[in-house]
Amino acid sequence: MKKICFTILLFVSSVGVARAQSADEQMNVLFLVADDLNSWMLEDADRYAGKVIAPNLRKLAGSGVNFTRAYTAAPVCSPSRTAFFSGVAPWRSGIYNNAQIINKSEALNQDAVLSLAGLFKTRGYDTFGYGKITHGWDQKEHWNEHVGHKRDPVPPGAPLAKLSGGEQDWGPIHLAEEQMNDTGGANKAIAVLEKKHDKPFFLAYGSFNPHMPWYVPQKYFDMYPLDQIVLPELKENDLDDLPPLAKAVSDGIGSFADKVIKSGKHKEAVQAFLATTTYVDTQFGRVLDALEKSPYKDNTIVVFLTDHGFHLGEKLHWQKTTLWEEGTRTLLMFRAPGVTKAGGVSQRFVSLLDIYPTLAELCGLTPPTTIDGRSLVPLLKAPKAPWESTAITGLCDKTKTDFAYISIRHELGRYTRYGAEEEEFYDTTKDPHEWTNQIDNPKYATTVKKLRALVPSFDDAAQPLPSALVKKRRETQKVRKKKR
Ligand SMILES: [Ca+2]
Repeated sequence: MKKICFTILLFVSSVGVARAQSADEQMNVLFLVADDLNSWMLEDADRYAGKVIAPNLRKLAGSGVNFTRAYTAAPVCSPSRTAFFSGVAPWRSGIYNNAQIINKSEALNQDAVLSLAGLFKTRGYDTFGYGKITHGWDQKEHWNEHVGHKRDPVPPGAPLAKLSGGEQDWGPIHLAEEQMNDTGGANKAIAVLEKKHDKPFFLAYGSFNPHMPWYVPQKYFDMYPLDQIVLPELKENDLDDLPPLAKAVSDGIGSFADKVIKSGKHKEAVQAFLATTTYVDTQFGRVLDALEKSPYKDNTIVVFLTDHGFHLGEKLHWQKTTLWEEGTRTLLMFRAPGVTKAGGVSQRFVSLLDIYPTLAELCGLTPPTTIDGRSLVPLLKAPKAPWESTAITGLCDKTKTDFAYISIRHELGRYTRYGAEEEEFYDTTKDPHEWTNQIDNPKYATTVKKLRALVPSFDDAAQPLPSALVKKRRETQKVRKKKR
């Protein structure tokens, strides 16, 4: 028996090597990532019941397998991207939030760790990256060409929404669409698809939008008349049943969400987010159209993801960096010629950490042993296949505690532990908005026990690394307190 297994293994690995050497047979990869795009376009009324115009991404979703229960490993840019691009989970790297000192991570500093681009580059691919792909962690030597993102200039007269300065603003941009940086990034990706390639390629394009501020051409705002805007469902006193660390995650009363809602501009904000979503959909659509028209249409795997979710008032919160459904749920869709069938929908709970092993398996490449996550190839072939349906998300707030926050998303619900002992449990089968914290309800004791056991133990999990922002935040808090 052993001998047979060995022979099969040898056969499989030699096929992998042979494929890697032949550009004709080897699949290309088109890796598409959006920033701060939430799951509203999934047409799940529990998340958002209004209209979202995203024909290009919907077309892509329909052409392969759409994962409707995909979750980020961390609900904010840098740790999420570090996790999916290195394959190393936050609870092993210690990177749970922005501005952590990544070069102090022992898990990421191992020689064996290889970025996703590096996996392809070292196996004979040409690698191209345009726009926002990684944030804080990359291995720059593994790109043939890499042009990072740039923010568009702020429109004259900003802040246009007159609520806040800086990022928390929206309104029509003064630039033509062709002059915008995400349009330019898409142009670069299109140029790669229009070239002849001797080697297989890994091509990544990442949009900065719909990250705030939401400045896009007026025509996108016009697609969403204000009187037709539907607001997300909110519950008054939603935060009353939260433990203190969870309340602090929301910021609650006094946060930007509160400001938007009280100013009467909630619809305007939702309109701006949707307008920017449609602008982004247009850019991804241009890249996907270029692929359709290219000779690589039938030998290119496409994956589209968002780095994490986004709140627009739910749980009295704005933006990201939370462990609730709005902050953690993402979009994830794959089209793999010869593997996926059009119209596939998988409701299994999966993680963005699963992208790395999935792409490796689809291309016949052996990933490094340092990666976490599970290959989704069985679900790409059979989207309803049985699956251990668990997704884990980690976060930290070093100003509050040195312990990580870990959230377990499972078919049975969501369990979150903040720091050492504060907990939440939501029965999402009955409470999809996570309005009622059932942690103390004896009815759920067995479920809670089961989900609690899935949290990586304090002995095994990497605790959050130092954060460069903490000192600054502490100083700001002191100033605020004095002012009060
Ligand atoms: Ca609540």
